[in-house]
Amino acid sequence: MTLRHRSTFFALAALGCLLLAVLPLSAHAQVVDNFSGGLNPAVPWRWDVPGNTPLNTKDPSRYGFTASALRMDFPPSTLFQTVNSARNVLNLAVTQQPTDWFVETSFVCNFDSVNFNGFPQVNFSVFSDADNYFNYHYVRNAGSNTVGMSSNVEVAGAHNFGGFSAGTGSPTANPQTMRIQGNASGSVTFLYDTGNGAGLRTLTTLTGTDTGVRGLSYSLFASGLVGKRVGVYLDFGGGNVRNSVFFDRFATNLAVPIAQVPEPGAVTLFLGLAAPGAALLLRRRRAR
Ligand SMILES: [Ca+2]
Repeated sequence: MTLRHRSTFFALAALGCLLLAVLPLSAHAQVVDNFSGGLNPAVPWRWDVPGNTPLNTKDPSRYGFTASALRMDFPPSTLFQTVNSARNVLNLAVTQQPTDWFVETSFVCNFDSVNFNGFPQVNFSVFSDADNYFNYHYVRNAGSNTVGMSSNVEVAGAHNFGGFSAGTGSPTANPQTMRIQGNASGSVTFLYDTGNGAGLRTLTTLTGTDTGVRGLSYSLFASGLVGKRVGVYLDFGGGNVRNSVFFDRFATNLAVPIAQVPEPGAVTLFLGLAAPGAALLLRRRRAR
């Protein structure tokens, strides 16, 4: 091996090592869990909710898994006002917020018509604690056999309608998708797909100019998501519902603390760069 070849090899190897060392720490990891028979062990899921009783909301008697979904059963519990008795609030701690960010989840919740009490909700939640949160949710409306996408917000334990909703028809076994996304302007858009073939559509966009309850909802996002949690949970909404909900996807590009998990892409890139140099070195050694 000539001096020039040695220099090239060591430069490539050093670059590969540098990429291996730096990429897993600096990249915004996209978190995806398809709940295939269990929680994805690479996703740092947690169950605690500050201010709730109990703090650890995990209740194994009310959730389980199919081969392709996380099953949650409606508990007789809620985060409403000071009744902070939620169970199975599956969530992630946000440590970094990209300029263009999103969170998305998909599930099947076929609300039956056994009774029309209350407003049972599948909540897609952003929260600081049990008394400060915003919920984008799929809800069955009290007094009628209709469902829709809606919202609520709680600040210091004071509960409010979140300022926007949309009826989507009768209970259905179609998969529902809910998505929240933000961009450089600071606006936050709420989208949904009812699985009827119409695809993902926008329900509304909150901005810094919103006032009233919409402004209240926006305040949870205006202060940034770092230090907050994102997650899903079921709230019985004062009803007597016995349904199960089947989540088959949760995804976000909000950074969560998974730096200890190597990213396959970084390893591949390292090997791709180092391999030609290593092969060259081996050939040179054999030729001696
Ligand atoms: Ca509360």
